[in-house]
Amino acid sequence: MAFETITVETSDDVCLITLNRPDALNALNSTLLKELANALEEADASDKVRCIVLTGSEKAFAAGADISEMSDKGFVEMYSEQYFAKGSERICGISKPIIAAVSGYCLGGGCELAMMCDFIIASDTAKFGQPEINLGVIAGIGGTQRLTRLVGKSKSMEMHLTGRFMDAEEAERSGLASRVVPAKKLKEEAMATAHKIATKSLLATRAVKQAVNRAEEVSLSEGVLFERALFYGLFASDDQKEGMAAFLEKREPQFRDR
Ligand code: DAK
Repeated sequence: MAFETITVETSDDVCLITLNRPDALNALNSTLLKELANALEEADASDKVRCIVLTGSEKAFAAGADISEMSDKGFVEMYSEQYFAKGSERICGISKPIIAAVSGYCLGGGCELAMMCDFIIASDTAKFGQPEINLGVIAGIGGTQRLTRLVGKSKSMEMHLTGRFMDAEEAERSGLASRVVPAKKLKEEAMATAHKIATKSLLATRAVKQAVNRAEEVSLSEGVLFERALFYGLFASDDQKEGMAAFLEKREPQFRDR
């Protein structure tokens, strides 16, 4: 499939999607969001792909939703179109793991997009922020909710109310990024992490994603019940037999996603 606003490369079993609107610091417009959702769904359905990496440029993962696309819209248009709603729901519906590899600006809708991924690896140049307050609006695709769950109320509130940017070190310390790597090594580290995940059973990686995401939705006891049901369910798979046999036989497992 040919895309205008992203590039897609598959190397072995990892799909690398790069946001590609350099003139607008990868600002998210309707075309980009639709193309991204299409590419992610294609990767999710592919027998070849086992993990996905989403990245931007060295200067910007994405500097937010495209202000020039939004500025003239009114309430009726935004509400009737359900602006960005479908695209973000489609992105959140992907079942394979997605790593956000973030360098440079990761602001507004860009930060919200990174938080929709399963975890964030940040380069030491990354700057995260929810500066919508400076435009007279607030976050619109989950920023107030996801940032609060990740970094807590106090820091999230401060970020949303002041629009200040958080550097990579603070993002890691606060739980927004899983780790920080040198900018020059970001893609290499993210791809190596994705290739490592790709060696696991896809049944188990999908179950991890479902179970961890469930933790944000339900009480502890409900979440533990959900986890346990998935855990028991995996004992119906060949991959559980293979994984445990390989351990006992002191060899690498050969998972077949069955
Ligand atoms: N939209 C459109 N263009 C952008 C952009 C953006 N968010 N960010 C940057 N650009 C463009 C600039 O206009 C400039 O274009 P030219 O003038 O060269 O044509 C080019 O990218 C380079 O930007 P700068 O010249 O400004 O570069 P600097 O290095 O000086 O500054 C910056 C970088 C990131 C600090 C600055 O560009 C900046 O402050 N950008 C805006 C950041 C921002 O406010 N982001 C939040 C956007 S609002 C919703 C869903 C989502 C959202 C809302 C509702 N619904 C479902 C209802 C989300 C809202 C947002 O994200």
